[in-house]
Amino acid sequence: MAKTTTRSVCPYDCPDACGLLVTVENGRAIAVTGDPDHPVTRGLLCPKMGHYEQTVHSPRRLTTPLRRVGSKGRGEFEPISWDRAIELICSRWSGLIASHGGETILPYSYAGTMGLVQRNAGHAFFNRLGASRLERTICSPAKDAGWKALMGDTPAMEAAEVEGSDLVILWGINAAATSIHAMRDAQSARRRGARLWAIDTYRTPTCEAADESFLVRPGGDGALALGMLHVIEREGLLDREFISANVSGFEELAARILPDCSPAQMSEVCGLSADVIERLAREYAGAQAPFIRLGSGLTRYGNGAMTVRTISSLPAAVGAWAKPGGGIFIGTSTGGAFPLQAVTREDLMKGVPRLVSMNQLGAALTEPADPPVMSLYVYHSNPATIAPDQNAVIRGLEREDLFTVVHERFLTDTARYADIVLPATSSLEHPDLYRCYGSYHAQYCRAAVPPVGEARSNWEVFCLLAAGMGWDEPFFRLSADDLVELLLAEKTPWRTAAVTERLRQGEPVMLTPPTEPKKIWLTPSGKIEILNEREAESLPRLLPTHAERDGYPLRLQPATTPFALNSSFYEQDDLRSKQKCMELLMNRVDAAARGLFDGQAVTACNHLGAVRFTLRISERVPAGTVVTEGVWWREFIPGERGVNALTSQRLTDGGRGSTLYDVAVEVRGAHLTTPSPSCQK
Ligand SMILES: Nc1nc2c(c(=O)[nH]1)N[C@H]1C(S)=C(S)[C@@H](COP(=O)(O)OP(=O)(O)OC[C@H]3O[C@@H](n4cnc5c(=O)[nH]c(N)nc54)[C@H](O)[C@@H]3O)O[C@H]1N2
Ligand SMILES: Nc1nc2c(c(=O)[nH]1)N[C@H]1C(S)=C(S)[C@@H](COP(=O)(O)OP(=O)(O)OC[C@H]3O[C@@H](n4cnc5c(=O)[nH]c(N)nc54)[C@H](O)[C@@H]3O)O[C@H]1N2
Ligand code: SF4
Ligand SMILES: [Mo]
Repeated sequence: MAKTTTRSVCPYDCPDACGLLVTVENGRAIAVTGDPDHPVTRGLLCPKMGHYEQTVHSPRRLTTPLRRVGSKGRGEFEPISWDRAIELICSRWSGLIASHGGETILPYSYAGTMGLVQRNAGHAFFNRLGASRLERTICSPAKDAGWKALMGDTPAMEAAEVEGSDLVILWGINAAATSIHAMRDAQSARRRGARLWAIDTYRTPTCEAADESFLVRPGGDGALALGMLHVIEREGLLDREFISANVSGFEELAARILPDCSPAQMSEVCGLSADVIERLAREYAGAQAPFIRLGSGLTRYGNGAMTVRTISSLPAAVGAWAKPGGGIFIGTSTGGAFPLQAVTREDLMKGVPRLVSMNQLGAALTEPADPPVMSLYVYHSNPATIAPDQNAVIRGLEREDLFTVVHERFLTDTARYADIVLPATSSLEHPDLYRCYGSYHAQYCRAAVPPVGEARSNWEVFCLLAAGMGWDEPFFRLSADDLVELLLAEKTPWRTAAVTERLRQGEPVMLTPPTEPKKIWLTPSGKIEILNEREAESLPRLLPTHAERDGYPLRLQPATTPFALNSSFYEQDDLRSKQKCMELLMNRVDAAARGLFDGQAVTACNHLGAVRFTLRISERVPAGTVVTEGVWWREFIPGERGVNALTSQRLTDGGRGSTLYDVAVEVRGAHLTTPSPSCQK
């Protein structure tokens, strides 16, 4: 059969939503490349997606529904038919609802696929069922909360403006791994003469590519930004004209907060010397059009929202917003472009069921509640691996009386605890409409290959479940393509009729935000609100992290790797071998103080758990900080637990986000499997 090439879109949780060209032969994808005509991708894919066909046609794919035959967690199953699986789920749910009410069922989903239909496919079903609602806040809601406190609903600037900047700061973002097109654009600005700085907690590949990098203590960026604002104010480096026309509350900040934020004082908190803070402030204020690209790493702390708010005050103080290329970019929000409620159907909800934080799944499954969670339905997420406080999550998943259903492409650590496993399609096997959060483009794509085995898409499964529950709404008989059409049919100011038509044809298009970025400030006062009395904290100020109070000597960074995306891509052997094994990077000084050597098996522990790593002594990591990259599947790690056995269910100061980077530990030579007495506080 002849080879064909089809357009598709990368479905993963990444700011770029790349355009793909998929070569198909005999119903199988045989090659995947970047679409040269896509406005952001421009032919460049990251290493993860270079062989996406190996994920799609992996021998590890689940191909039939399964029923558990062994004990929970062992991964022993027998194949069953789809009809039988749906019957078992619906009869169990009907019984549970009769005895406990709908809230006894908890859906758990996140970002395995970012397509608008498949990502949100369960909402209508669970709204109609009356299930508990999941608060989907694991990623970076503190970023939005911090931005909103200062900027209200002001839309993001265009990320591509970076090309016009003369000082580019990649702040708390490992762009070389997580946002390769932002990295490409920053480097092209650099080639034209811009300076490139990276601010991180350890020397990432992004730091290596920068002119200069600055390593802060985890959670210390608010202090750095306050120290810079102190210097900018003290030395009169402010843009007073911009401030008087566009900013409210700078005077209050200067009078009430900045006097106590001298570089010497802030140095104690952020770990950079006072001299460096002074220099950063002067050079930032002296740049023509400084551009900050803010990542999510620094938001996952007890002070994360405040950190974002404080850093975002910098461009207001120096008037960077007024210059082409200047400003701060935290990610785009294109929520208004498509009427998502046509898919999520909040109108089907009766009453307002309780909200359960996805960051506190462990507590939801193990602590008393009325009603208790008696059934968990997981789709396109892997909470046994990626959710904080893994020991609590697994204690919950081990409950014999918890009826767990997992819809997955692979037998993940979560699926191993399921009573019923359902096989899911990959993005090449179902249609969807994609928008992104690093730019303003969108694209619709059809299925490129038929489903692998008996796999079904998220939307198809919810239609089967609706039929199994005996519901007769025509909505649950629509196809995923019909839902895409519902999203496209309604007009919004973001797209003209011509753009909508190009979307229907599968072309990547640019959406147009109704408010032109950088022109007006969508806050109640119409100004950038450095003073915001509606917030619990009316001004940016120093807030502590959680972990600094935990009493362990080392700060742990559970960071990202270029070769996986959260717990996705571990199925590709080549990508996994590039990561070698689950390593813990430690500075020579900390290793010597503990008598540890390179390559040794070590255990990191705190009050929540103990995790085995292979120690890697590395000058990339400053003393006091240890780093592990990737979120590994259990079958590839030396111990029973992954890094999230060390992260906590505590939330951020704003947005109720996860605090996955706000962790303190002690590290010892390995032999521990439970926290040792020396690890207790
Ligand atoms: N290759 C790859 N790409 C990915 C992902 C992946 O896992 N791998 N994940 C995807 C997802 S879901 C997301 S949300 C994005 C996240 O992408 P990013 O926004 O880049 O966020 P992270 O990689 O979590 O963290 C960025 C950097 O912040 C640093 N950091 C941590 N704490 C602090 C701090 O207190 N201060 C400073 N200055 N830096 C700090 C970390 O060391 C890390 O290098 O990437 C997406 N893309
Ligand atoms: N230690 C540590 N923990 C982290 C992070 C970290 O950097 N370090 N990052 C955090 C962040 S930022 C995030 S966003 C979360 C992400 O957490 P998750 O959203 O759970 O992301 P993944 O680990 O990629 O798991 C997604 C799963 O969805 C499955 N999947 C893909 N497509 C489909 C589909 O169409 N249908 C179905 N049913 N399944 C599908 C994949 O096989 C995969 O197992 O993790 C968080 N946890
Ligand atoms: S993960 Fe991101 S950079 Fe890689 S192909 Fe997908 S959208 Fe592009
Ligand atoms: Mo994320």
